[in-house]
Amino acid sequence: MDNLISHCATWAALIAHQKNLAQVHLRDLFALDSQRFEHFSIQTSGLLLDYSKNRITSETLTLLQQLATEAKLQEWIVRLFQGEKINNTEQRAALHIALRNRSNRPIQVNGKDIMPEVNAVLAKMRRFSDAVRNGEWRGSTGKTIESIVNIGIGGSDLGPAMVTRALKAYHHPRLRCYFVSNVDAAHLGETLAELDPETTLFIIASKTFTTQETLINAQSARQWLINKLGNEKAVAKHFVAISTATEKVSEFGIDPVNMFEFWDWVGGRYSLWSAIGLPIAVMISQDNFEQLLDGAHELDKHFETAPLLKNMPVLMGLIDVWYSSFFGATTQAILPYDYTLALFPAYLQQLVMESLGKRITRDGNRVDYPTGPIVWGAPGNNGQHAFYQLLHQGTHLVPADFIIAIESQHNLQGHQEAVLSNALAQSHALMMGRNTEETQSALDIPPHFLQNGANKSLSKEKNEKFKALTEQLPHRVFLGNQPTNTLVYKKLTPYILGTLLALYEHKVFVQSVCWGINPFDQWGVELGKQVASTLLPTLQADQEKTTHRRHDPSTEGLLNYIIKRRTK
Ligand code: G6Q
Repeated sequence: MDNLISHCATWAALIAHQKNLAQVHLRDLFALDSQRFEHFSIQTSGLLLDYSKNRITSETLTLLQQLATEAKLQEWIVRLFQGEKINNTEQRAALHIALRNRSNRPIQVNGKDIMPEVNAVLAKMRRFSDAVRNGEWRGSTGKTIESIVNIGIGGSDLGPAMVTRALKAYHHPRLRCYFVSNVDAAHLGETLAELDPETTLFIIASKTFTTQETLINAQSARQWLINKLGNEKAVAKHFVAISTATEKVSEFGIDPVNMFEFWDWVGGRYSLWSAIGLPIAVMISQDNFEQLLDGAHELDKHFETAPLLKNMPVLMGLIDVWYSSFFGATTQAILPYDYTLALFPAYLQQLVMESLGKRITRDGNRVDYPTGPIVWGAPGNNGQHAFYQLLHQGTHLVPADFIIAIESQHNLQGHQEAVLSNALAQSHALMMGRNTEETQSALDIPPHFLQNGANKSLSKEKNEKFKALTEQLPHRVFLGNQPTNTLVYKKLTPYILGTLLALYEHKVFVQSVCWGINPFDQWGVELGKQVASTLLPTLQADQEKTTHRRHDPSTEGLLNYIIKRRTK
């Protein structure tokens, strides 16, 4: 237990420091330093990070830097980039950085340079995406492809779905892209209803090719195609696979020639840079896909080389550690003021919560401090009319990231000014709040009325109005002091999106190192899968089970209730 980071002197110093800072309001920190924006903002690779609206001082950063040093962050960054097997519970490297290693410097796995294989898959993706886009790749009846359907779930869905959505402005005009992940037949069924089998291409994306949801959806899609086209041979022209499991892809009936490979050193939620990005490349072109890789590589270089306190992902990671472990913040909001990033919060939910939702350290000890937060969010303007109330006046501390595009993908007069003014207004209001005096003055309640109440010198109407406003007063006060980061870029290009995604990936890595946990495994996903596999036969057999309970009484009761009411 002694090697828990929480037992080091810096941790104790941070606890003491938090006690002092907890009493300080962000508006006081700004009052103390008119250069606070200059002191607490940083630019790299087309991104500006303003972290001045955080409950930190330079002493906080010095202490957090010390903590990172105690956790050996710099050594861990080297290990990540050298391809060491830092995913220790699965004995694998975590080499998403190799997938976008545009410098092509050799990176070894088990003594072998993996860059030739990475580049070979990129070249195969180029040939295929070009062929689909220019109409050379045709369906079995000779028609050009118009619809791409990615069937995958988790890491084989969220990343490519988010990027494809975000870069809609770059889509090929003939092509439409669909992402089917849920095994509820409604997802695939609704999608198929919109498709013409002759012009549809299915991409089956599964690292393991054993994922129940994906295989059930893929089988149904395959059957639909064969039924519609009346020909099993059609599969070859309408199905491709992305996987690490060649044999299983063959068993499914997809020719390995039409398979795009990736490797066990690519984690699912870190895989959009690999062949899992194929739907992206088909939709936006391989050149633009490689721009995405270029952007990520640029951010990788920054992460690898910049000193800790001039390093954007390090700063963001340390600030998150500060709130989770020292302020006890349990949640974090992601608020894009860029509508094309609508799926970004859902993607980040997986990246952060699957990577940091752990309580056992790399060396097997149980942590005695809070780790990763619950991540949620929605595009900013929509959120303002929904959950921002809680951010402004609720009881939770909710650190939030504002992500702002200066320019939209569409140019309609008057829109972008509204987006930008709302974004800046919200982070300002969350930081400043509005105290009692300011509220009283905003409501125009005379100070003497507040002190003495109803007053003969005022008319009856005025007295009633001021009385009502005085009753409202506490409800209209805002404490402020809600911390936020603001990230700004000019316009969401593939390159900028690459930098943004790599920024968050590395930020998560920084947090994991500080907390001593492995961000690259996901054992927590296993148990539910196992239990589902024991329930499935009962549902398939459609037998009501009242004797010989194998599950808890609640689960058995629910099972019986459902089986009785199913339409046979
Ligand atoms: C991600 C997880 C998980 C995984 C899915 C799909 O990091 O491992 O979300 O991506 O379970 O797995 P397959 O790609 O193997 O189907």
